[in-house]
Amino acid sequence: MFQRASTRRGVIPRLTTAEQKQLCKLLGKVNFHLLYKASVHGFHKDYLHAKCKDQGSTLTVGYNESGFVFGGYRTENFAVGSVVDNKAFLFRLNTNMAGGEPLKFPVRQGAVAVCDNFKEAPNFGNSLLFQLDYRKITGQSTGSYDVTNNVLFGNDEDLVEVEVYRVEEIRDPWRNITWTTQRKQELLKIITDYKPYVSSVRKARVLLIGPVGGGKSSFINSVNSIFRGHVTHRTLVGSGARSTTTVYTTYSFRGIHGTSPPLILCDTMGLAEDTEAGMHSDDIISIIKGYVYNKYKFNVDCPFKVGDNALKTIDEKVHCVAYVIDGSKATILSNEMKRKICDIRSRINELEIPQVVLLTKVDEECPMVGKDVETVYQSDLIEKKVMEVGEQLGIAVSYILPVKNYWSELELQYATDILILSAVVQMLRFADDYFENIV
Ligand SMILES: Nc1nc2c(ncn2[C@@H]2O[C@H](COP(=O)(O)OP(=O)(O)OP(=O)(O)O)[C@@H](O)[C@H]2O)c(=O)[nH]1
Ligand SMILES: [Mg+2]
Repeated sequence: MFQRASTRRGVIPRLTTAEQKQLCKLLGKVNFHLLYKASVHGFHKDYLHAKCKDQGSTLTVGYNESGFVFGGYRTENFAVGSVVDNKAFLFRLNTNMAGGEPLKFPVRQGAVAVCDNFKEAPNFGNSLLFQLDYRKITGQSTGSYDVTNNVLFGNDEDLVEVEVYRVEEIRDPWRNITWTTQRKQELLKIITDYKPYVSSVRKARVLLIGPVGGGKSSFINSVNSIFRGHVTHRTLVGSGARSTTTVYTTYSFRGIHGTSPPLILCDTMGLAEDTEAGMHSDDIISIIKGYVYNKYKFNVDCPFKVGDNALKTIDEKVHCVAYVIDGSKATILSNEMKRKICDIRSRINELEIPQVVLLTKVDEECPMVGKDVETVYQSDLIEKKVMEVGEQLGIAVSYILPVKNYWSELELQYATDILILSAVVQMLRFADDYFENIV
């Protein structure tokens, strides 16, 4: 699989898709993540080193006045000093100027592959030296690579741009999922054909809870969008420190053909470390037991007061709880939030309600996934977050479902749909486990 190069901060890579394809011929199945671009971050080795520190395998790409695209690959971190790196190589791509196939010039085995010093960097074994301050490149015939300046960069020493990319190997997925439009249709059918195991229950009721801004309301919008066939905004979303959602609302959905999938998603106010800014934990239990009515306005000072007619049917109770957690945060949950959710979780465990985690904003956490949702299960970053949240909440990895919500898009995208619908299918299955246990 081949992806367009990505960058987290929106700097546009100069390397074209066709040039990346050429590089994949030299490097195998990899992704490129732009770390440094001289024209944006500054033509100075210190800026380059600051951006490229501790990144593992990288590709330095030079562009000169004549239109040559060339550079060097290294597997060792950027550092000042001489490094032997037997996997390093120089390359020159096929461009209008250079023509021919992409060329690869491996380092002589055992020779110094990179020797960045305080003046010239990157320096590929003296065969290719970038003098960023002067926007020049040079190369010595006595260097560690068998190549001439003419072949490598057409003897044109004037640099117009330098970029450094982190090179990420594309690994086998850690969870298998089929990414086809047909699969999306199958998932939609599984959901619309679903019948709760208990006949008195018309629709499976799933409660969404979690920290402020985790993406609860956006998930509901996303599910609604998929059923409607276009992006919709039924619920209000926001990004403040206080919860945007302040009213308990239950959502049923309408399919394109007027059918109503047997699913209700319940939106709640976010949880906050500071009790005054978020929903009361007791309210969650009251909702699960079916006491809280639709459109109830949360009161942070005082939990919902259960009335006298507190006997509720299974149909009115919650059948699955989803913790909606922002996967893009450096530390997923603060100690305070972790304690809070773990307390809630043990109270829900007592009610024997199945619980899953929706790990949202995977597009923000991993640039590769931001470019292409289909890589979500190939992303080390997302796998790490799944493990982290699993450990923090004591939830098995199979109950943690990464999703990307619709938040800025105008059109539906089938891979995003598949991820969201797969999460819904899992919720329905977990709800059925609950029904089986209570009859
Ligand atoms: N990049 C990205 N942003 C998202 C995603 N989901 C939600 N957001 C953004 O995150 C912010 C919070 O989303 P909401 O859906 O309002 O979150 P919430 O959990 O309902 O928040 P409260 O109601 O305030 O507790 C909004 O700015 C959304 O646009 C996602 O999957 N990816
Ligand atoms: Mg909300």
